[in-house]
Amino acid sequence: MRVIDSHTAGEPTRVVLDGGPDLGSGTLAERAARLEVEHLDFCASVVLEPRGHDAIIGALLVPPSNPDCVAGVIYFNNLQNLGMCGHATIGLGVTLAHLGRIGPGRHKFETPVGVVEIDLIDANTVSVVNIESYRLAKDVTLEVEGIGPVTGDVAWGGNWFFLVKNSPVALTGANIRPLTDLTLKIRDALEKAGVTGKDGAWIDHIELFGPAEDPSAQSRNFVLCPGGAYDRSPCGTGCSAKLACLAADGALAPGEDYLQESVIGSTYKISYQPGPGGGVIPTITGQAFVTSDANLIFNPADPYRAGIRL
Ligand code: PYC
Repeated sequence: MRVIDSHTAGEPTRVVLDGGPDLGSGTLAERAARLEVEHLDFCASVVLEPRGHDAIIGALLVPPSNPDCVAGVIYFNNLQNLGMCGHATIGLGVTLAHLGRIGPGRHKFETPVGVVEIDLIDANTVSVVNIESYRLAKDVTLEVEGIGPVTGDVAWGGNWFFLVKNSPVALTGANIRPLTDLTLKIRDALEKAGVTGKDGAWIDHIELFGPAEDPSAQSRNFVLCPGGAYDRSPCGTGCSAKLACLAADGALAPGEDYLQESVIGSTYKISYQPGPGGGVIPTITGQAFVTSDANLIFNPADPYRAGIRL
């Protein structure tokens, strides 16, 4: 199975070029559901140890059902599928350019939550125009165990997010463990309080904000991903959810640039245009770099060929 690894602003992506499971026909959302339910071993074998680690996002290329799209793509992590993934879409654009499959300019990808468009600006720089993003609830206050009340917004950016404006823990590399513990507690508190995304969807990403270290950035974030890893990048879908909140609060004008810094100090330039459904159409610009071009080997005698799942 040939894979290309890259990182976007520090966050890893593994694009699976061939050798993935047969997902049959149907919409991309139907094929993604089949991947998640029927091919857990495949996903785990690609992203988990001993071949991967908990931060890697897999990107399985599949034929698009929309003829306008260069490719269909299903993103998955160490736990489940993702609806969309901003950093992995930047990584996918750079990977396809590295392979000579796309050139500079605009290209569309079909994801389970809709069509996204990229602009390949140069070999390493990509802008992603994401699906329409929106805020579902403002100022939801939760009682978080050992912390007290925490207030945040619920928003959709291709995944569901709970966004907390002022992190009670400083957003530094030295605090990754306490930040992870805090965000896991917030996620538990959301579940206990029955706070969900639309149609009862699990809010699986938690995003904390604080002051940026880079003087040209407006904000720094820490993002907890569904499987418990933190996002090394500023999180493309998290930035989309944030843009929806900034727009709803009248805190950022359409087309105005905003620099979002991650907990490791990497940045995305982000902006939005008003969306047809009352939300926002986010644009996320960042850089990715290819780190390896490899063949994964699945030896039937290897007891951990399908990944280590504890
Ligand atoms: O960039 O959207 C993103 C993302 C989601 C989870 C990890 N990265």
